[in-house]
Amino acid sequence: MTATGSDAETLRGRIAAELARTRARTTALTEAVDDADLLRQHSPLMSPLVWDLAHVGNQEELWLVRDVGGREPVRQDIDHLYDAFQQPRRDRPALPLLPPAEARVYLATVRDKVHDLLDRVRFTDRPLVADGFAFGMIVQHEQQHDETMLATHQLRSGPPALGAPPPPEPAVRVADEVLVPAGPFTMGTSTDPWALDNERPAHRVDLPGYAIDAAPVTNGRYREFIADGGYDDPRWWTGEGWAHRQAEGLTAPLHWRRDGDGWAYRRFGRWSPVRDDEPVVHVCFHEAQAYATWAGRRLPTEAEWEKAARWDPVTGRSRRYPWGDDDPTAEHANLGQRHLWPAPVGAYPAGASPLGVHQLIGDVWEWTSTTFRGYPGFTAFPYREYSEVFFGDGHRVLRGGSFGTDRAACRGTFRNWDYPIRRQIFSGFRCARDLRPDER
Ligand code: AVJ
Ligand code: FE
Repeated sequence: MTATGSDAETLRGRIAAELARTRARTTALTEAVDDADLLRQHSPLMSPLVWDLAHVGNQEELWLVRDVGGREPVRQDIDHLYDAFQQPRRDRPALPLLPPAEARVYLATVRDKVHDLLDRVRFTDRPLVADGFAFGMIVQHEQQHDETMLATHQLRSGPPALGAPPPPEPAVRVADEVLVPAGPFTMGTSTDPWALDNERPAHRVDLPGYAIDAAPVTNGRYREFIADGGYDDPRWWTGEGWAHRQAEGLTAPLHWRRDGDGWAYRRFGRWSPVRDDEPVVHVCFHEAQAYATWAGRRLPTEAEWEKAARWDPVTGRSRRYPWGDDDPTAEHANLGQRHLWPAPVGAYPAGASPLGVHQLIGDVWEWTSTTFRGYPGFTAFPYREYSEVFFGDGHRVLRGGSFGTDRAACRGTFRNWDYPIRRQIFSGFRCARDLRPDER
């Protein structure tokens, strides 16, 4: 689609607003700590915050200033430092990175050029600029790194640097599970203008009936698994999962510690008793899988998650979100770092799907049993390194976004992925099961 006249002006305005909103978040995350803290590596799994900061500017320069704008490079000399494939995370602190003040000047210089080219760009049919795609991609990229920086904040020690009001309290009682009838639905999208390559194309998937939890698994339920010796019983774990549990000595979610008879967790530098009605967060795929087996259930496939989130049983259509096609608001979902942890189950009745599945979007990323692959007809766009190089058995798909995911980087079709051992991300899960013969 080619945007013309006032359409193009509306699009320019939307892009400028999204760029500004996103940069405000990046600024807040990197001004919350001092320069020494920005340069420090808080975990070998993470980059120093100042790396994420300049990397965001470098990607914006590569795609918008150089490619879309056809302008001269701003700092070609630093490209290699901020190329995630040339520089493994654990080596990044030793690189001659731009110091914080220089990184901030770099980002501002790039952003000035982007505003200049946004004023002139024609949203032609060229796929990179049609519907402002490259701008949307860069907004999503920066928001993804903002969530990564938020995970780095959660890993840092020392006095708290971030604050936010607590999420809303439960407003309704949520059922245990929901039955999803057998039949086809449309998975993925060919029309959402800022959807990334791995969400495309839309395709029909026919599923047998299944049951899926109406809410993510809570801390209370997860504690029962721990109390029942779930971490010490290899029956619940896959061979690979048990080997990992043994090697790492896993006994509870990341950031938990014993607290008298119970448990406490550390959230952004503050310890408090674990609250039972919140979705569990900071578990790896293997822990999620072991819990599900212990509970006599299993993880949903990615397709089961998406059908529960998007399928409208009345029209048969797939929606953008569980509640419909409208963009998320504060009533729908716990997104965008408005809060610093998942909301208790029942806090978002307005965000439920037509079948009554709650909190699919926001709160916690949900592990699925599916390994990350391209959909039938996948084509890498605009670069193989966003998705395609990660396809294969090594990564599991996560869905739905967390409290730290911005709405620009989250929708019913959005796919995240990670290694099954990772839990520094804001990851939780819900369970599913096959239907019994009398339920079919
Ligand atoms: C989609 C979250 C797995 O952070 O590794 C950021 C997103 N890609 N820069 C990641 C991404 C390039 C990616 N995830
Ligand atoms: Fe990146």
